[in-house]
Amino acid sequence: MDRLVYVDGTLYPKDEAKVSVFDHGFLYGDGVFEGIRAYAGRVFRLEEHLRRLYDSAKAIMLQIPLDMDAMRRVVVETCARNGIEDGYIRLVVSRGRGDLGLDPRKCATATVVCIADTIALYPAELYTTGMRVMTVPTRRSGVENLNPRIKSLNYLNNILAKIEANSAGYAEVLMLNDDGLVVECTGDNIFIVKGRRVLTPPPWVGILEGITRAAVMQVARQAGLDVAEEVLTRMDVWTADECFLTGTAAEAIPVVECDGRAIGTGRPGPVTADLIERFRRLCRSEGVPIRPDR
Ligand code: PXG
Repeated sequence: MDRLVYVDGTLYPKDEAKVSVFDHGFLYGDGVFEGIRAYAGRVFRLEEHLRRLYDSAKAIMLQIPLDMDAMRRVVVETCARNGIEDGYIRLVVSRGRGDLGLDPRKCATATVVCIADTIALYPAELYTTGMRVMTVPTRRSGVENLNPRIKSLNYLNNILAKIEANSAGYAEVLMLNDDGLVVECTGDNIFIVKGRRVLTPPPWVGILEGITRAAVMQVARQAGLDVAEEVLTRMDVWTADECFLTGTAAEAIPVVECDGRAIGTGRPGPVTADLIERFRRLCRSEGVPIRPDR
């Protein structure tokens, strides 16, 4: 089935869905986006994704031409028209078309794009064998520069780290902030497990506040674990009992090695396995229905 892509109020066949080369999203990376998942015919945590999109837009003083109710209908309708059951949604709001010159006032109206597609999952064995990660030289941008809480179209900071990952042969890498504190990976948040404690860095060190992160914190609390946001150094990761990453694309995935040090037993731990299972159940038990009969 040829995909239909929403662009500014119209659904176009995939190959006809286009944005101007004068769009400041293209010229300057000026815009915001969300990556959202649908499971079993329902959009997971859509309200949280919309909230984050509008907060990111507010931070860059981008006026979204639709209100949140209209945007919710755009997402659901784009999924419905594409027959999505399990899929991936990319919602993009760029500054829109304007003259050359980076002043955002050159753009009269923001461009809104919604793509609903299927997603290629990571190889299943990574979830049972676990991933290796390393820390990279590229530091995550500080909160006073480009605050990582803004999910912007400017992903070069993460892409530079991804290039270092590719050169070193890693699927994902760990980024530190300018103070050398652990923040997050290129497209995932990080957690460590120490005894019954489940720890993840706080937003102020410079992370994207992941929707998956929040969901995993919720299921971890339900499991009776002691969940906290704490400042972490590499030493904490090296000496953790267990470690895992969370993100819309990766869901929750075990990490078994960091910077050449085996984490815990060097195999995915029992707390991680339980949390992955609980998270998967949660994804299939809630969400905004794509079709009204669901
Ligand atoms: N940190 C960063 C820097 C991210 O980009 C996350 C954490 C996890 O956040 P969520 O809300 O997804 O739990 C992200 C999310 C992609 C892709 O295409 C990347 C993300 C999400 C979806 C797709 O690589 N990053």
